[in-house]
Amino acid sequence: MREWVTAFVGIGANLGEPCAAVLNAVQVMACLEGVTAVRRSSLYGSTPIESSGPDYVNAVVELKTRLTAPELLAQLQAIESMAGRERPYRNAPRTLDLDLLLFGQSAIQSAALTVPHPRMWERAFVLLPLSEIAPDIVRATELAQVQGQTVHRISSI
Ligand code: A4P
Ligand code: MG
Repeated sequence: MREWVTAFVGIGANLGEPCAAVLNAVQVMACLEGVTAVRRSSLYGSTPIESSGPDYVNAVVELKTRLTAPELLAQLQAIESMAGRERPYRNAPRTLDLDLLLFGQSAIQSAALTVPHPRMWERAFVLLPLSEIAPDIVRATELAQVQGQTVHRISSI
């Protein structure tokens, strides 16, 4: 039987009803076969970085999974599709974006998947929620490097 792996998923949305889309995505992830113990950060508001449109709602979840990383990515992309995700161009505003940030200790580099997520350490909208639920993973120096970015907590849970 496959081992359970701890993974972290970054969630972002800035079109439609972003808060509802983020909360709904967390609920759907918790229902996936082979996924358990889903733990969400607070919700954060953030100005678009290399993107456009309204402010984003961002969060990070920790989960335990028996899926492989490509299987988990496929499930995340199915949830994005259910939320009406369209991809007119790279970094376009979106109803829902689910990024696989970390998958256990794995380093993955394939055409469809790079883990750890290559841009996560540059982004306060990832590092702040991640540090809230997994303080051991994010160093103070890494948080200090993104402190100029506008991110604020919009929910206390
Ligand atoms: N892919 C490769 N590795 C991964 C991974 N670790 N997780 C591939 C998820 N997908 C991964 O993704 C494009 C392709 O990346 C996928 O087909 C998958 O096979 P996408 O979601 O279709 O496109 P995207 O999101 O526009 O591109 P990308 O590169 O994921 O963008 P980012 O880096 O995620 O940035 N500003 C704020 N404030 N908040 C945000 O949430 N998000 C972005 C998106 C930009 N600015 C933002 C925010
Ligand atoms: Mg993405």
